[in-house]
Formats: sequence, structure tokens, C-alpha cells
Amino acid sequence: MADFQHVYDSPPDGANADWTIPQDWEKFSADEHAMWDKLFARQSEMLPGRAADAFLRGMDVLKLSKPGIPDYRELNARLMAATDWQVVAVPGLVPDAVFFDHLANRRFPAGNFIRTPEQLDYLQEPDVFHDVFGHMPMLADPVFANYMVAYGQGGLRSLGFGALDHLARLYWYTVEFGLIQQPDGMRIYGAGIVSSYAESVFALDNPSPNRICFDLLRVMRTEYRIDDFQQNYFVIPSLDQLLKVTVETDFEPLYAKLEKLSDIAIADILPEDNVVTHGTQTYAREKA
Ligand code: HBI
Ligand code: FE
Repeated sequence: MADFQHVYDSPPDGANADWTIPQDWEKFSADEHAMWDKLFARQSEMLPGRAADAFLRGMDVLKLSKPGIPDYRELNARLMAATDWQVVAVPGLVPDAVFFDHLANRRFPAGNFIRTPEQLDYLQEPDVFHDVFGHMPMLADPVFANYMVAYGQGGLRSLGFGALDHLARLYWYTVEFGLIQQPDGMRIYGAGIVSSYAESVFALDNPSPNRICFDLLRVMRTEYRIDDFQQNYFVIPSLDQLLKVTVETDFEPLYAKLEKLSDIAIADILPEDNVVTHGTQTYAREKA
């Protein structure tokens, strides 16, 4: 992980105390806008029948199909009308407390750079394509929008309990890599999947990964990988259920319980799991 280019210890020159910077939309070059268009065309072709209804609706509400990197002045007018959320520009990854504070106040921090042609298919740092294309459509959904606020508030609290690592897994397995069971079939809604050409197919169709029904405590015990496709996805029954369990659970006793429980290795399946697909793990094994 030595090659992160957009990680700082304190707000870099020109950034505000909350790490935000002006988007400076006029500064993006024609090549950078063309990179957005290329990524957008690939993904939007992939998503009908794969992405959750809420995600597809969000793309529409936000008019994300307009060519070029979105101008936040326009995007925020639509997003605020939908759910009172807004996107703000940041130089790259921000400290956890800063990140949670933004979410709790209905602001999503988006990296203000776009991947290079060499990084077309994979980069570990969130760029504007991942952050805006991946995250904004779900934030235009009123239920998911409230889930993200609850997550931000829970994140701030978790820092006081030393429970960040457990709570980060909840983010990972829902906001980034979540699947949802719709009446007409399983769909993707996690930003890490919907913004990835290959994983948006893999997550639904490949026999390798496990797909397990979402359970809050189980998710918070489960390790994850950041360097390749997931070996494990958690399936929520609905956005309403995800929001409900998050706001109705008192996390403090859960953290106490988690301290006594062991972590679960990525690909393990437990007897009490409600398994949708018992993965072959072939993909991960062949890569190892
Ligand atoms: N910063 N810009 C940015 N984007 C993130 O997704 C992000 C972050 N800082 C911290 C962080 N995520 C993690 O704490 C979450 O995964 C919980
Ligand atoms: Fe993300």
C-alpha cells in the first residue's frame, strides 16, 4: 500500500479545516472529462438488470448521464432536492473522524481527481468516478440517505469505543460491496461494485464468492480484502431493513460482545449463517 498518492496527515495547502477544497470544475481537462465519459458508458450499459432499482432511479434523478465530470453546483441542486445530501470535494482519503463528521451532516466527501488510463480497471484510492458515480445515486434514495447519516453518527460514537475496525466492516459490506434481494432477483447496490466493470458481473454471476444473508453482528466480525474481488458478499432483504437494524440497534453492547468473539476469516461459513450461495472460492484459490 505504498503507492497512495492522495493521503495526507493534515489538510494540505488550500484545504479548509474540514478537509474540503473547491471542486474547481473548470480545471478538469478535456482528457479527464473523456475518462469520465468512457467509464460512464461502460458502467451504464452494464447496470440495467444488475443494479438495484434505487441505484437506477438515483442515476435518473441526478441526471448523471450528462457528459463529463459532474459540476457539483448542478449535482448538488438535484441531490439536495432529493434527500438534502450534498457532495463536497476533498483531496483524497480523509481521517476517519473527519469522514464520519461529513456523513453525519449529510455531506459526502469525494476525491477531486480522476484515474489515469493505466488505472482504468482498478485503483485503491477513491477517485471522482468511484465517489460520484458509485455513491451518489444511492444517496438520492431517501432510505439509504438516512442510513448513511446513521452510519456517520455511529462512526463518530465508535471512535469513543475503539470500535472503528468493526464498524468499518459494516461500511465495507453494505455501502461498498452490498447486494440486495429484490422481488425480481438479486441486485448490486454497493459503490465498489457498481463502479467496477468486472465486479458488477462477478458479484452476481460468478460461482466463486459466498453470498450470505445480512446479519449485523456477523458482518462486523468478518474480515475483508481491499486488493481484489470480494470472496464474500452480504445480501440485505431491503433498504428499509438495513436502516431499521442500524437505527434500532444499540451498538455499545454489541461492541462489548465483539471484543469477546473472534474475527471470521473472509471465506468461512458458519453453521448459523443463512447462505444464499455457498461459493466455490475457485477464483480466489486460483489467484493465490
Ligand atoms: N475518506 N475520502 C474518503 N473516502 C472514504 O471512503 C473514506 C475516507 N476516510 C476514511 C474512510 N473512508 C473509512 O473510515 C471508512 O471506510 C469507514
Ligand atoms: Fe467508496
